[in-house]
Amino acid sequence: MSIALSRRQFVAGGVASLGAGLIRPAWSQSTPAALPIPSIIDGTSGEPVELRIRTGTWSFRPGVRTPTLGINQDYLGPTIRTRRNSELNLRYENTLSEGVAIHGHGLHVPGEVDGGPQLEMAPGERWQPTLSIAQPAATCWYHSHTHGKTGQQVYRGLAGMIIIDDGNADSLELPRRYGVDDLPIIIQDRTFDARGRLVYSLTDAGEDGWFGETVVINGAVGPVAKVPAGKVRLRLLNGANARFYIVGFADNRTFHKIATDGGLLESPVPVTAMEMAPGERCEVVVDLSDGRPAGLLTLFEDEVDEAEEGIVNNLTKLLDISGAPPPRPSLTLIADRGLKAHTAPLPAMLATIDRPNENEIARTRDFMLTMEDGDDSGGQDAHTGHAAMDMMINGAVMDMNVINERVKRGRWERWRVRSNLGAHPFHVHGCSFLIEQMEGAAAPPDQRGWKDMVVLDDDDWSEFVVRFDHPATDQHPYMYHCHILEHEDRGMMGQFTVS
Ligand SMILES: [Cu+2]
Repeated sequence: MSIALSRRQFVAGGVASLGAGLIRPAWSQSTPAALPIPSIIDGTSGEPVELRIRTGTWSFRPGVRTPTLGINQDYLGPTIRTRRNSELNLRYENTLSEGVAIHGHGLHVPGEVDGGPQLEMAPGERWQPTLSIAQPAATCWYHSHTHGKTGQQVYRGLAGMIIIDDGNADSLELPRRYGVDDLPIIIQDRTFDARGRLVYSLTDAGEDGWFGETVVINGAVGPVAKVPAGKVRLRLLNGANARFYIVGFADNRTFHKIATDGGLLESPVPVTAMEMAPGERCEVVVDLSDGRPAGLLTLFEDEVDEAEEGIVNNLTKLLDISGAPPPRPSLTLIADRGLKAHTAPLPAMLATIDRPNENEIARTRDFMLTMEDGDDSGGQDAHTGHAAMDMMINGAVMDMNVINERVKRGRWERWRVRSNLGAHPFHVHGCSFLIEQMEGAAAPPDQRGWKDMVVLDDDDWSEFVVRFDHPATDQHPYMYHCHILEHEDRGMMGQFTVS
């Protein structure tokens, strides 16, 4: 069988492969689509937010429709806006003919309202969780977490964004006009058949998960967005099933990362390119005051030949070595001088992050993510090797009847995570954590904020410190898992309680 590709390994074919990978399929599209902006629901009013999970049909490119899933709409769901120290009442209704669990990814809420796989809604069933939001301002999301079906349901559209506001974020001079200079950007990749219908198969997925061929932004291929000629905030969500992206702009302009998964960084970090793993969010501010269009690139990291250490952080170098024509932007921001622009300088300080002292760390836990050749006698698809592989954490495949870890509430712990093969984005429910080590090195400045995702590779430990402030019972435990959804669905997941 083939070996799963470490992100640090060379791609067979090297430069040629990079060139081929960077050129997106050229849809014969005369007019690019406008960036779809999901409608926004104010969750602070006290009224329940109605969320109807339903089937739909959607045009990823004009004129071609495909069956999809969505929440209140044909594909994806509305953006839910809530606020620190408020109650968020959600009222889900599952109108599908299959079960669905919906998880609030990044929310610090008890296990009984977390939406893990134990909380599956049967067809026709409703679920009405009340969430007490006590965490800082952040960009979170909600998505299918149905046992064994997460990959398929997210792929077809069961995902949406959650924005948490707070007084600190309100007091900062940041762009905040939703859909104007504060844009939700859900990055995904999808494969279509000859008739333009979505293609997905868990059993046919490679050992690194299901990769789509075409990038879609909020469900559109190569859209454009008219924005004011000033500072624009992008709330980026890597909503792909398995793809790691390198995100930057076609003209290599510097932009500022202001927030990680769980909230604002202490201060803005200038970058020209950054990696985004599946499930990860970050907020960036890009300046369009020069009036030039800004083309957002989402390069496929698995197709990039990392010839030199650190090249991922240098988009120009990365594109230089390809020798290929420049890639098509996944999204183009067009500056419109007719719109009122946000021109204030970025605040030097954004938030305060309190780290625990070493003597507050009560214990260390180790997690080993493994992909190993399993028993091949199951008659699985031999050409992928995927279905024949066992995907485990600490030697165990996910079992709904087993609690893998028991954690004490309100106590700091250090979690160390490693893999035997390939890169994995590790996600933990019910918390935000602080990364100390990432792939064997100290966390880089743009990762020194609150996180609920950490990337680990097969050569070094990634480590973070974490504290859980809410309970999770045996009946409604939290999950930790790989956020490559095909790995999760194949069992790279565990359950833990907090008491
Ligand atoms: Cu994985």
